[in-house]
Amino acid sequence: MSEAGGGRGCGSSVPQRAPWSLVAATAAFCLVSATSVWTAGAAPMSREERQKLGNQVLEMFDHAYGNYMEHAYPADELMPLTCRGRVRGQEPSRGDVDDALGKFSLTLIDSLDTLVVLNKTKEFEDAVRKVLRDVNLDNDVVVSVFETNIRVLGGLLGGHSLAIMLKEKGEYMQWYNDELLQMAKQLGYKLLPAFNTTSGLPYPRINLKFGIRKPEARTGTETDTCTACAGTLILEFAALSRFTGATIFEEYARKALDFLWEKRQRSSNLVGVTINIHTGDWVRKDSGVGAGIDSYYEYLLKAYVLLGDDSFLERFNTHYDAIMRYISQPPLLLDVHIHKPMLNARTWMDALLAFFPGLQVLKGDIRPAIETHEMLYQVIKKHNFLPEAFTTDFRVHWAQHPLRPEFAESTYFLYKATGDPYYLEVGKTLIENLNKYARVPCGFAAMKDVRTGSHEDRMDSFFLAEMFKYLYLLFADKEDIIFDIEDYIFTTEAHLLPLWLSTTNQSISKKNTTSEYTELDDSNFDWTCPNTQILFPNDPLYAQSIREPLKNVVDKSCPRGIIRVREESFRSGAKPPLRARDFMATNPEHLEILKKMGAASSIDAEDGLRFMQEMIELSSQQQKEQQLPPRAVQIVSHPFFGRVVLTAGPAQFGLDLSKHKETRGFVASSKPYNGCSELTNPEAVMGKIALIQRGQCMFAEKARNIQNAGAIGGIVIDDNEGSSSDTAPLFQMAGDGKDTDDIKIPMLFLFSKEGNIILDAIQEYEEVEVLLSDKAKDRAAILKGKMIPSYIINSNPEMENEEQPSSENDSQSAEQITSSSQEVDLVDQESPEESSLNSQPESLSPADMDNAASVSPSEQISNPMENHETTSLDGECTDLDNQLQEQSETEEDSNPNVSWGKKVQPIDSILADWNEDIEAFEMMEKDEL
Ligand code: DMJ
Repeated sequence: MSEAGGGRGCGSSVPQRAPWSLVAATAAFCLVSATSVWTAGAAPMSREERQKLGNQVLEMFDHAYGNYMEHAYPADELMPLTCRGRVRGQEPSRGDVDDALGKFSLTLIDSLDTLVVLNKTKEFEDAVRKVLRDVNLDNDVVVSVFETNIRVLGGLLGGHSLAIMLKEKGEYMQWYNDELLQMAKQLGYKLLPAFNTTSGLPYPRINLKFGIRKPEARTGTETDTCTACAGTLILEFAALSRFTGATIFEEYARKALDFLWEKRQRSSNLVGVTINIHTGDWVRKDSGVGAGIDSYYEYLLKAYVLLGDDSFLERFNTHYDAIMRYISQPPLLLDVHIHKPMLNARTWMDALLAFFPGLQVLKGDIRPAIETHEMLYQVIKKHNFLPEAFTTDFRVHWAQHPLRPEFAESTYFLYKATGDPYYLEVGKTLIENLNKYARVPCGFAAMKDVRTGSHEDRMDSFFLAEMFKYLYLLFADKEDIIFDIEDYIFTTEAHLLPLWLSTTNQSISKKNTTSEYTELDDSNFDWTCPNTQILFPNDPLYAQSIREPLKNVVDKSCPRGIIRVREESFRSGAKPPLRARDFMATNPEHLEILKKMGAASSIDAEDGLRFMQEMIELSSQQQKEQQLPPRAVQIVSHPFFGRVVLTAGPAQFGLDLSKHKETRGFVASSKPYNGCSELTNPEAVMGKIALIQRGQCMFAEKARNIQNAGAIGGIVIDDNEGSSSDTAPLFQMAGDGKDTDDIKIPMLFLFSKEGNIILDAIQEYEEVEVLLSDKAKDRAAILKGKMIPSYIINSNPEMENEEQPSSENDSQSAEQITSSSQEVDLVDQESPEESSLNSQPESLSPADMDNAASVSPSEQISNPMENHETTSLDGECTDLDNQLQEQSETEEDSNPNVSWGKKVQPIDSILADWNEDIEAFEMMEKDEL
């Protein structure tokens, strides 16, 4: 038990205001005690299996950390696809994301306390020495104040907290003399100039060497910052003050928080997403619990826990009440307008809000936590990962997933609160998905698109700081961790700060700048320990009963627009406002309403504003729906075995990979490389996937030339050196304005960086085989796709296990994969497209010459990466859905190519080829686990 805790348990509520220290400790204590209470619900998981999963997490961490240290350190981050370090300035800029990179070995610092949690004390000691030896905090680089605070300052403080804990234990870190703390202090002073504003809100960026004001700083002109950016400093800054005795840090962080509190919208008690740091005006007046605001709320509650200052809890409770009143629309959490909180501001949710159920556990409000978590889990089950944003009807809105840890965090806290083994199973799924879809030979790669399973050359430091910590702790018993985790609080980056800080250096008196607080009808929880007796009233199946109705919430959901609009007006009989989707320019009444908007009352003006916003959303959605989604190029040959998946742009002509089987084949460069004339090396590309460089002629012309040479597919590689789908919007290749029905082969586009991964692989391994598809395929299915005789597959238990379809991905079973490039294809029946491919296409008249700069406008504007999914096959929502479902069933029925027993390929001819792959596959599995 912590020093602060005084040993009070939480069997009963503490009815009066408890001293902060008691609440801090008991909140943590409650979380633990529940785990031993739960006995029913999901089947319990044995200690053995939990240990196995814990070991798997350790092995995964080693894979991520080991590759970072080997291939990237001292760079800030690992680029896991190209297996090198990401050094700012040496890679094309990714915009704001790069502001986390300060040339200070970010990933190493962010990983420090994870090493101790994962019981890697020796490695921790080495890592600390490296930080002290190598890290420079005085680089001429502009960084985000927020990211530097949570990742670097937090990382150094977390490292220091555990270093002194270890030193006290007497075995490790005996040489340690607060060096990390000194670095943290140095960094703290470097960040302070950011607070030089009249409001006390920090500038969003600072130059580590030159600060803000100097001309060399190249920053300081910004006027806005996000609420989370200004409101997520108090834990680190207060810890720094209390560790060092230098009060200035805590004072500055408090001042910023006080200002935000003052600026809350007084009638709704909500805050906006961005604020002007000079005037304090809200710049973006939408409000949610995800991106831009998230950790502001988190830090109010946790500042109360760590610092014991009542005002933080009162503020948190006031905001929480508003969140539950307006934003929480169970199981959804939807952004609203701060002035009109009954108006939803968006029709989609972002992935960052997945931390909120965890915070609700800390608050003691378990029911909505269970509901939201379950909804998120259903989305994950559909897409393997949580897309960066998804709509209220659970379609993908932004398809990336940078291996964010928030959902694992909430899973851990819910398990601690409920002890329900269901959450262990959830954690197991997260582990499986990471290994199956994100693991690459050189680390773990972010998902570029959860729909295609394609990767991005990115492994953020928070993946090591947070994901592995929460996953490991989920399966660990108390004795698996070398210290008592309950003595610490997690920062938003999962760094550990000791609760005893609450009683140290308290010279910074709380600045009670606000006097009035909203009275809340929240008496069960306000000043008491969340009591598990109340949370789970004599019913061990409580959590399950909350989850049950949500089991099909994603699959059964039907498209819908903005859910809630000024409900109070409807109730009072007022005419509902005109919605963008209903607007008809020919309707005089509509035109009249439009005219009124913005002119008469403030309500009309707001209707006008919302109407415009909806119009913009609607038209961009319509635009997007006309676009094709991105495709995947998966490298399947040794040593990749399907683990590297590249995001590819589709073509508006040729074989549509979303409707047909994948195309698999070895790659060969065409000659001429631009593919703009008849190929001079048809023998090299015959039966293969031709690589062609972009430029000099139309895409369709290239396609015809390689098709005439006998290629079974084509990959156009961008001629613009250094281009990458990380930094440029993906587009679809347009036709040539003529009939392109003669083009039967699939064509995909890769930016230069992704294309180079294939070209480099050819250099190194000569034979490179790829799979062109709409969605990356399961690795076991890829190996099986080459038609190994079933007795070989069956004699390999590893593969047998992986063979079981367990997800949507798996359901695109191996049977559907055929090897168009291999003579071993077991398919007897050809689709019309394939049969026409086998007959020689007629010779084509030369298409119009054009150069790459004059491609169709769609090339510039189409961005399938931001596509909304337009169809869903899993609901019973629309006729279209049903038709598609039927169609896909019919296709399967009429395609009896799937009898694994009935192979037509001579076994001998494939065995030699396959033994090698099978051995390599087995070796890889062994290496990995
Ligand atoms: C982390 O850096 C922190 O958790 C932050 O508060 C927001 N989210 C990222 C990871 O997704």
